[in-house]
Amino acid sequence: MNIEQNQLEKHNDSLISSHQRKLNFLKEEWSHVDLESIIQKLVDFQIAIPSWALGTGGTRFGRFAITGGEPRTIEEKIEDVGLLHALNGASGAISLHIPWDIPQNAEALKSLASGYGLTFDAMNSNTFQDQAGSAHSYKFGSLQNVNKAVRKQAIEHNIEVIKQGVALGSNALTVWLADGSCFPGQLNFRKAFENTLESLQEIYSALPEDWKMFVEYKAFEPNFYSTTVGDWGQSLLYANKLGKKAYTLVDLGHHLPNANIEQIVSLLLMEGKLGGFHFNDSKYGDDDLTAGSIKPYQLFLIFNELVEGMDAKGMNHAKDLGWMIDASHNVKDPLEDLLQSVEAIMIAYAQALLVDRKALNAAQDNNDVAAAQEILQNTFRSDLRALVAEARLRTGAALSPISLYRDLDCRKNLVNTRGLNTIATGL
Ligand SMILES: [Mn+2]
Repeated sequence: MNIEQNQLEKHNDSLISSHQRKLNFLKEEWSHVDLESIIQKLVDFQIAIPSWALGTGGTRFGRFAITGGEPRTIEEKIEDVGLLHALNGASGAISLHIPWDIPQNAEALKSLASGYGLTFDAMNSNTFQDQAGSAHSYKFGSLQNVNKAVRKQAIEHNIEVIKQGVALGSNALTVWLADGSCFPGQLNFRKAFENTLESLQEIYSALPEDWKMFVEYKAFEPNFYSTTVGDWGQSLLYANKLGKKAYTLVDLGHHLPNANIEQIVSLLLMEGKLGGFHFNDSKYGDDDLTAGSIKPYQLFLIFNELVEGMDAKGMNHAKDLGWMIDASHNVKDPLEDLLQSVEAIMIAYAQALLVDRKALNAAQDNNDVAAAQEILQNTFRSDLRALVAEARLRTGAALSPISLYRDLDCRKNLVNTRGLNTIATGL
């Protein structure tokens, strides 16, 4: 569904005086800081929405399609991301997953997307499921498989995904492998690594000059004894051996419990090998919960390292890394959930932008541990929602995206157009 300009204006008019009051308070509190440049960075920052997060998610125990009106086609998925982007002005890209979404007419999709102000973010291949009609099974892995014919099938699939991405104007391929083993002795680790590397090299050689390859790691699941790209060290090994177009991708849910993700981020940036990010949150494992819903302080600390590390390298925050949500939900309206994730990410980014770097560096150089903590928590504990809302206002979006989504009965509207029992392709 489309949101009309007058609906947006009416919504913003009703909230503007309260918004101005909060913004003026922040301007006074942070008068020593160039808030204008921070608001501009927030305006520029866009987070891609994955095509598989637009329907109700599931677990291996079941899937409850509670919302209705789920997008039935790739066109309807683009329409939903367009709706999010109209509401928050910060979801200006969609990340497609092949073969859950197979573009039939790239030109038509491109023009549909650009009508909503959207571009195509990283393309995602899938060799963790068998597809109907495939000659070979990935039961024992894809790029690592002991059988060369299976590896070849997986390589060709990835090359096909690159071709589809080129047609859509994407410029990155994300490779996430479920490859690994479930039991000791099942796999020769070194051979599995070498097979995977050789396969990735073939895919890498099919990348266009201006493309990036993101090698995503994950500690465990669906394999429970070993994973062939199991942590950032292994991903970095592959990325370094592959070449300058290959990078590590950090998915927040893909670590062993209590991993220090902010330190990983800092060191990958130092090496120039951090390529992209998948945002979600977790309590126990790869829970794919709403970003910032469980550990907002960790999200802030990660952004603190991202901003510090990108600035140290003179990187463009908005363009030099791939930013994407990777989550899947069972109990929320997926569109409301995505609005919440984007909001949490923007708040953490705003907080990181406001950290007093000079004072923090001085505290670190003086081993003033208490002062360092005070500096970080000063911004983390500041309510910066009005700054993020101001950025939204300047992009022409809504001051309160979820309120407007609810006031306009967006879900009911989608159910009316698409029906109650639609199911989006995906997990
Ligand atoms: Mn991911």
